[in-house]
Amino acid sequence: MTDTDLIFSNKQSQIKDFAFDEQVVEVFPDMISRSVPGYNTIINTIGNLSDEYAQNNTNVYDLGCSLGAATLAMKRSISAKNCSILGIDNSPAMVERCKIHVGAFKGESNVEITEGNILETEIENASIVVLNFTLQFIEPEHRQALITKIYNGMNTGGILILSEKLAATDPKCNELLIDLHHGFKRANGYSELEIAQKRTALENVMRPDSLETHLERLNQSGFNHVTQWFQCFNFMSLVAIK
Ligand code: GEK
Repeated sequence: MTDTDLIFSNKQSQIKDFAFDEQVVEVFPDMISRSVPGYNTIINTIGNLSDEYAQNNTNVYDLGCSLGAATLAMKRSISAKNCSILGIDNSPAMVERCKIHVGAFKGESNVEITEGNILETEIENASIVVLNFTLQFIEPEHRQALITKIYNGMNTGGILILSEKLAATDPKCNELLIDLHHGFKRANGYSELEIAQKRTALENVMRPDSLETHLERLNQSGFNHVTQWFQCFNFMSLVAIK
């Protein structure tokens, strides 16, 4: 059991920008599963895809690994030989806790969790790259270069799994999806105050793109085989095959 997320439950006089600090780490599994529709489905599917696509003697990257949910799903699923799973996150608090989590489970692959900026991480000999709700936290001007670096570091037949919150281009549809998402959060026990304060805290930190922007960016980087396999409200996941 993890702690319940009560971070935004009391009225705050000044709302600071959201940060992946110790307070967030303590409640992260509860926070993400009550906030992201389909999170468990996505993690399980990353596990299933990883067994299908991991190639012998390659690297598997989990970029922005947080507490290692996707890393662990892949560690449990991959049966290919001699794979290294590399989890990278720039939050020291996340990395410290992630190492403990991941070390507690057995698997075929070697796992290394490292503190670092994914914009500076070298990607090489990759059969799988996971960006599970991480790209939205990267400065928009660096996103194209990051996706291109990933494409260049991937082997033919490898996959990128990209999950993101979406901003719909049509304002009315965007509003509708936001309402549905807030309904999901309410149903999971978040109050109006919590929803509003978290939204403000994320405003400058998380900047979602539209589906069209994602598809165009992937295409520009060289990915010719892209499919959206999941969407619930304004949360989606894509697979791009090299
Ligand atoms: C999961 N993938 O549970 N370099 C490295 N890490 C970064 C950077 C960066 N430049 N920017 C942000 N992060 C996880 C969930 S959470 C999504 C990912 C969420 C990290 C940040 O520290 C955080 O741990 C993660 O990206 C985003 O499947 O909380 O909505």
